[in-house]
Amino acid sequence: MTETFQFKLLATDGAARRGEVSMPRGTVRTPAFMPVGTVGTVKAMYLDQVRDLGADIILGNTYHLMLRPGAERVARLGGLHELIRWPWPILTDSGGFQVMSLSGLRKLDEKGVTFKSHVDGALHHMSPERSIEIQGLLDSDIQMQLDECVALPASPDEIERAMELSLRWAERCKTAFGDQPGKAMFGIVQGGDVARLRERSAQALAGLDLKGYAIGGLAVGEPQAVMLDMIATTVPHLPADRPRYLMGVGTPDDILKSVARGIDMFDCVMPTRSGRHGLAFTRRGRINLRNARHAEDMRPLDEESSCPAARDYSRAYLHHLVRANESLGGMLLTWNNLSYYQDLMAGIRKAIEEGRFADFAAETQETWARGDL
Ligand code: PRF
Repeated sequence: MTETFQFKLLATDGAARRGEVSMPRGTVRTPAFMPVGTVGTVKAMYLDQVRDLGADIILGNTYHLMLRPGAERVARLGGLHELIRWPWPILTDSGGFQVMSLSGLRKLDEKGVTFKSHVDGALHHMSPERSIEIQGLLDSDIQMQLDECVALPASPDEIERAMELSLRWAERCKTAFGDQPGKAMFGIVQGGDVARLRERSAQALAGLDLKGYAIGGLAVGEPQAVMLDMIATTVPHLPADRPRYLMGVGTPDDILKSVARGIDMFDCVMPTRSGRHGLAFTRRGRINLRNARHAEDMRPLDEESSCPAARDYSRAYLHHLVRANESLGGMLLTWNNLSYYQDLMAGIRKAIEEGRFADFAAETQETWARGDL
């Protein structure tokens, strides 16, 4: 832990990096997976469990928390960490992406976004400055600039307009954030699937000398190969001494391939959301517990897992819980999935330290491919 926000590179293996992002509330070991705690809860989990699985940081959402319970209210209650009882680092997304995907977006212009709340239908306005103000009221450790993410496919003109707007908003967010040595505001690279726009965005953001850089606008409808290409195009233009965060990604396979291209941080609803929908991630691949073939299968998900949910409960019982819509089903599968993701990240970190990341990735992928579920 440190008084100021710092990134330290501990080892590299090809383009893969092993590092530490330190701030007053704790140190994040990278490559890191950040469980998603959208409304101030990692759904179906106690935060003690999340911590015990090895999470150094979780994610919260400006959009949801500003609508309910409200940013000023969270501040009066002592801030997000105090309210949810998670004293370690929290990263908050700025709201732009969630406005697009969840609300009735009414207007987007230079000033910001106007949208209709999905909670009560009320109209709200969010400027880049207000997004940073809200993230400050939440007392977020890593704040994100307000950006515009366009879903793919989109025309190059539309992608360029949103990317340039996001760059202007990055400058305004940097000014609004000011000088806060213990915290960070990350810029977000946009540019869709157009290489020259990705380069322009990364270079311009690098010129702003921010404490970290995210890559946004990916995993929004394009094939994985395009996403990986855009990551490889972007990373060389970002400063090597700052953390790189790939937003909203992804599957275990996406994570391995993105680490290989120099990404340090990830977040995704996949382990939590798919757990609540009956899907288990395991060393040998994915298991859909809704499937009738598990009805009388007394084997656990993975007898070698570090997680009791994977070791101590039969597939038959998990199948029953999922079919009966019992909350314990979602709780056990979320626990299993977050455990799988955190163990994967620990394996990745160790492999990079030992200079055998490529072998680790190949072996991990072979074990999935072999199936043998
Ligand atoms: N911008 C922001 N949040 C995001 C994204 C983005 O482009 C994505 C895209 N995968 C996920 N979350 N602000």
